[in-house]
Amino acid sequence: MTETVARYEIGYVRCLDPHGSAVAPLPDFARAPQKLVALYCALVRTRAFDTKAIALQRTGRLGTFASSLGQEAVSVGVADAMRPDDLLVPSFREHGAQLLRGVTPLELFLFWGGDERGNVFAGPREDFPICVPVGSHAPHAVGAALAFKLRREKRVAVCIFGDGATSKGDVAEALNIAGVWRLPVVFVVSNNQWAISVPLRQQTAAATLAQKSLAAGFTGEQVDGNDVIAVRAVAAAAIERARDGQGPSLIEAVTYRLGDHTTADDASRYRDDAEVTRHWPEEPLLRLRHYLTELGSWGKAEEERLLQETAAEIDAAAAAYFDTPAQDPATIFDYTFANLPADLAAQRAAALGQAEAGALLSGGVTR
Ligand SMILES: Cc1ncc(C[n+]2csc(CCOP(=O)(O)OP(=O)(O)O)c2C)c(N)n1
Ligand SMILES: [Mg+2]
Repeated sequence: MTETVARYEIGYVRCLDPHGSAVAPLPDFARAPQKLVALYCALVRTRAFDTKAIALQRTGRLGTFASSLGQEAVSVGVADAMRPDDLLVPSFREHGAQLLRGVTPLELFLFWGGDERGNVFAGPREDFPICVPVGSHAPHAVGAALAFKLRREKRVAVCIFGDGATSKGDVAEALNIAGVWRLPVVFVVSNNQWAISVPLRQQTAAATLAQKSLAAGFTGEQVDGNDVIAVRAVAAAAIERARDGQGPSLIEAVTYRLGDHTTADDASRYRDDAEVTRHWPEEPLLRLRHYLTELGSWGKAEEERLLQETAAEIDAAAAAYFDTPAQDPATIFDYTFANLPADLAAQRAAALGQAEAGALLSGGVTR
């Protein structure tokens, strides 16, 4: 005889459809049009930063950059659900979350220009720096959440990573121990359907990524990652459960990467243009703008003013980035080893000698 010993379901949450029509009763916070306007402004600001960063990279003034085009609602919705003293542990595509939490566009330009001083955030001092290795920050988020629990601090660590990261051992281990210890951590998978050139169907045979939480003993759900209202609602509920001692959650935000993987990639070599074109009408800014326009809370004049203001802010940050004196070339050598190995010591001396002679040491990026 076989008995069923466990049964699981994965839910999918959506508030606005791609046309901006409400398909479910909106959560309380979304009843205030000013709140939705603020979320819309955060989406537009994220895209303005993104567009400028790509332009700077294309003109040789920034290093490789990972665009968040089409995925802004994941970053913005999640960050807006956090309290200031919660902890963001981001991957490399979440500048929308960082900006909303008070990381400045200047700090982000510095980071992507190869200057580690960009990771010294004047705003959210304890938020983790951008993690470029795929998924290696998930155990770090768990460690921070363990510290919150041991110190009895009512804080939550929020770790965002991609669909590709869910195939990694460090992510699986992080989920597992977060479940065992019932830690105050929320894992967010920004499932943009691609990991560079690897499509989701080659990444996993599972029906959802949310269900990866089930084997670790906690809940997982999917949300429409292009619907900022739904993302914010689902993230807020998960964060408050974690704060309340109810343990971790996994949120799979289903979205789409409209751009190349990074500025070092050409997605047309492995992805059909038709697929990208099909996803454009679902992008997150359009959807919320439609809804706000229908409400009578947004119009052409507001849109024009917002675009002007964000462009002015981002242009000023770019100018400040150009004006920031380059870092001392010694810094690349000085903070990993207590005693510098001989080969690096020789490189350090050569680099400082070249710097003194006025040679360019910026790795090809000129501010
Ligand atoms: C440990 C590690 N392996 C490989 C890479 C190279 N790499 C950078 S991004 C990426 C794909 C990540 O895909 P996903 O997790 O879906 O995030 P996305 O880039 O789509 O946001 C890979 C393989 C890396 N940065 N770190
Ligand atoms: Mg991906």
